[in-house]
Amino acid sequence: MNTALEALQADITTLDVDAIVNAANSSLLGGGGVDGAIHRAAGRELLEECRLLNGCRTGEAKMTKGHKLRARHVIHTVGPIWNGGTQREPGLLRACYENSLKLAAEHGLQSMAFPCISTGVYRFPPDQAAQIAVDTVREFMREPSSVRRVIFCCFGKSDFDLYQALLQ
Ligand code: AR6
Repeated sequence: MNTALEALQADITTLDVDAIVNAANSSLLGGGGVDGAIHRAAGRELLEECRLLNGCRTGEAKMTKGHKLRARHVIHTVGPIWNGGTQREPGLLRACYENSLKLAAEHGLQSMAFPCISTGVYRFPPDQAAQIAVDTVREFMREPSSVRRVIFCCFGKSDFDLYQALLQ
């Protein structure tokens, strides 16, 4: 049996979970980084479904099907762009995790995987982001919901090490 919270170093598009979370931008129409990888792996149908969503505000989350991915759903959330930490970035990042978890629970999903939201092009400091991610997920998991397994899917070794240390 897998532990409830785990860190994994992997390409999130390969994971067999109920939902993978996408670190999208507010257009929800694709981009680089993990967003680009998810759209490439899911196929054109994902973009077509995203066009119907009318974008997404920073800190909020919207769900689509997984299309060609192994994951059944994609939860698209928009992380804050780091601007020195004075523009409510920590609270907005926390909201990304909270709203993604709530959406998964509303749909009865059991397993989900998060990338390191905002820590790429959006430049959120990885150590602070990891702390927010782990704290927010831990708090959510204290209350009963359908969500049983959450994977922090790290692309790089340094992120993986940060999460491993926090999850000890
Ligand atoms: N699997 C898991 N993690 C990945 C993958 C992958 N295949 N590819 C990259 N990462 P970023 P952001 C990691 O820049 O900072 C896009 O253009 C990456 O190493 O993808 O939230 C959107 O459209 C990093 O740790 O997202 C937005 O415009 C993490 O994913 C903007 O970038 C997040 O990096 C969002 O920026």
